[in-house]
Amino acid sequence: MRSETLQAAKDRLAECGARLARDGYCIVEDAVPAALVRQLDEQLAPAFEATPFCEGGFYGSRTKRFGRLLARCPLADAFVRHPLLLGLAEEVLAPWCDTVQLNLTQAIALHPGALPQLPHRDQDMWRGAIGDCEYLVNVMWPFTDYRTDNGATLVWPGSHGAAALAAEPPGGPIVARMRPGSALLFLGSTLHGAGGNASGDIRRGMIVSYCLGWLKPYENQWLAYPPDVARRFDPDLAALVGYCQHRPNLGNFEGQCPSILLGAEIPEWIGAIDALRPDQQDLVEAYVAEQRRE
Ligand SMILES: O=C(O)CCC(=O)C(=O)O
Ligand SMILES: [Fe+2]
Repeated sequence: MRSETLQAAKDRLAECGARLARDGYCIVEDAVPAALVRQLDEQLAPAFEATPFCEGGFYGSRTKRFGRLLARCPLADAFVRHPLLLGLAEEVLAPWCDTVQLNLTQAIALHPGALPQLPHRDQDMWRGAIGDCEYLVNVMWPFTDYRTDNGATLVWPGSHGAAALAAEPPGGPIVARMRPGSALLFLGSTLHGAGGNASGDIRRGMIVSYCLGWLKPYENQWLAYPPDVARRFDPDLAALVGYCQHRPNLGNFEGQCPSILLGAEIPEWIGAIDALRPDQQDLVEAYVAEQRRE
């Protein structure tokens, strides 16, 4: 029974991974129970209410956004560390990093009258090479139904990877129609944008975004989750929001893994310890050994 379930999970991962690689996006139906989404939406209701509308044509003046969802609501962890979706993000990004990190969590409310958002590629927040690698993977979790009339995310199939170098996308967009419990995954290189909300109700949802572990994340994770907050997290979640080093030595605190700040006692004096990739470790060891022989 257990191994059958494991096999089913592996099959689903492979199938979604193939669709993501082919189309640049993939909708996963029934990724979590709708009741869990409802609970999260309810717990975030005061924040949706109190947050002012955004300013600027990209964020949208009929749109509300707020981040730090893991600090606001412990339930968010189940979405951020969803085995299938996190597994897919890790699989996409693994060729270019040691570990992935959380890029952002952001709740979004698209109010009636919101205009369609500028179609864009989220990878353009970093000015790296285009078409050679993937920088991030996004997961959009709808809290309400996502429909054509209320501004469901628009996604341009096949606009990812090297196609991001072309002046025009290969065709028109699809409307990511979804119900709460489903999730839309798309690559950082995939052209997309929020649709316009011509309906009378608010489209609510949340983006959970993962990126290469050595990039500067969109949301400053250490400020969103300072040690006093991250101390309450499961160690794997704390690592995902930045309390781990990315080899070699990136994101260290006094030369050590920043997770030392989450322990009960922080040593007054901390010495630096190498945290190298295996290839660098081998090189260093051979170099040191050679000098010792001389
Ligand atoms: O709200 C949406 O459907 C998409 C939002 C988006 O792509 C963004 O803000 O970068
Ligand atoms: Fe976007």
